[in-house]
Amino acid sequence: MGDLAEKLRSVLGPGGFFEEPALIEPYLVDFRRLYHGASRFVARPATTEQVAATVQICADHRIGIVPHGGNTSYCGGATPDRSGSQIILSLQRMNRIRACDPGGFSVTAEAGCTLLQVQQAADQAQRLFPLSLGSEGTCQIGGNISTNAGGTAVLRYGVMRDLVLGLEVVLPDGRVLDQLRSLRKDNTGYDVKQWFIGAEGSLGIITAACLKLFSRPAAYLTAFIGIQDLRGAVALLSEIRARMGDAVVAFEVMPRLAIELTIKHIAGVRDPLQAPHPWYVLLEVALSDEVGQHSERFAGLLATSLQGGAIRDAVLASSESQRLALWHIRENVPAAQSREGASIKHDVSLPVAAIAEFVQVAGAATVALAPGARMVAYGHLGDGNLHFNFSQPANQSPAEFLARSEAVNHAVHDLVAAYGGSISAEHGIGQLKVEELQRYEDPVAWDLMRLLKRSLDPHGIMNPGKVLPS
Ligand code: 2HG
Ligand code: ZN
Repeated sequence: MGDLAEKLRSVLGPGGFFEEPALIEPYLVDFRRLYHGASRFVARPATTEQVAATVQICADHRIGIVPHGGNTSYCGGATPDRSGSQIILSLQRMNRIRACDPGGFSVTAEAGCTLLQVQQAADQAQRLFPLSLGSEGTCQIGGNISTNAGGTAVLRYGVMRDLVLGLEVVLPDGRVLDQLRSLRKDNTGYDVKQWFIGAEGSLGIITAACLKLFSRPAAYLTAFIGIQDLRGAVALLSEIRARMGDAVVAFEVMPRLAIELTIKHIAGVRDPLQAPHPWYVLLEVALSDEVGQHSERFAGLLATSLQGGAIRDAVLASSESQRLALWHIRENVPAAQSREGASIKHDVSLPVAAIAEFVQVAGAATVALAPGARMVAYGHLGDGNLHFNFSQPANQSPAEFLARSEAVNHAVHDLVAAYGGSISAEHGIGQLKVEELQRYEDPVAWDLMRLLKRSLDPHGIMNPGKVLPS
């Protein structure tokens, strides 16, 4: 280890290498505090060459490397194991926007840029980078790509994978894959950059990316809608999409309890509608020209749904600050849920048509296994992605409730599989769901994943134990 430290120190220079325990500590715990790892070194390279040299040294020493971005993983994807034998490689000093090309609708950013930084660079060039997440001020673009992040605008713009034009990646042997191109079309054999998107750093370290930009919407129409049940929400989704097409950016759903928890725990949140409703939809449409007749059409559509009984009530944001207040409720559901106590969480996706029945059946199965569990199932209904979460009952200790996690997770994931869904829609696998992946993944796909891992990373040094068992 002494020899290793010396080599890393000389390659990384001052500020590029931490070995003091107090400086390392923040890198050892994930933000949900599910994992507490150990490590003796944090490498903080400032250039792609330094990343490559660090990886080369670790490869020579057969040392595991844990890439670390904004530390917002829901699955412990950036936390080392407890052995102390892995090093952390933080991308935070690689935070430059290398180029912005508004004419070509692309931006090239280093992996350690925060998502917000990329959004702002696009905005300054009168363009939009559409990926949008609650943690956008903290999460880093390299992590977003490595986890194929989703968020609240997938319905219109797609997931991160759809937004990547080119990548620069340091491979497990220290070579650099240079595909940092902005081409929209390129059919020269296998699309190798795709291997690294969603691989959670298990196949290489993404150091920079060329990303797609879009035109900025001229205006948004945003409504908070009270609704009777999820069947009604699914019907409304289909109706709105049929009428407004690609203009529909977000279709988020949440139950009454989510509203109550945000009112209880988050400062400044008020009930969005006068009377309570069993479920709510946050609907947003982006317009490419001024509001004009669109607003009337949108309001007319909601009025017809109200008359026909498809929705119970709705409020339309009449200013940007009202729009942000409506989003504030939705974005704070995770924080409100965590302040309410322990939660058992599932990040699932299902065919949209199966969601209402799934929630009924899986909700009943959960309450049978964890009596008193309170369902806070919310999220991106437009993408078929629900955060199928449960908060602990008030009269139980967090430990008593969490003791039911494993049984609940299996029951819920068995049902997800039976309904043709996915056990990880947008948060990835990390170390949290490695066994679950093996259990539910198609065996042929599982074999192909292991084959790819072994071929690219024969010594198993890239983010060991994440996605696949080490
Ligand atoms: C969201 O959509 C995030 O708010 C967090 O993906 C989900 O905390 C969660 O379960
Ligand atoms: Zn989400």
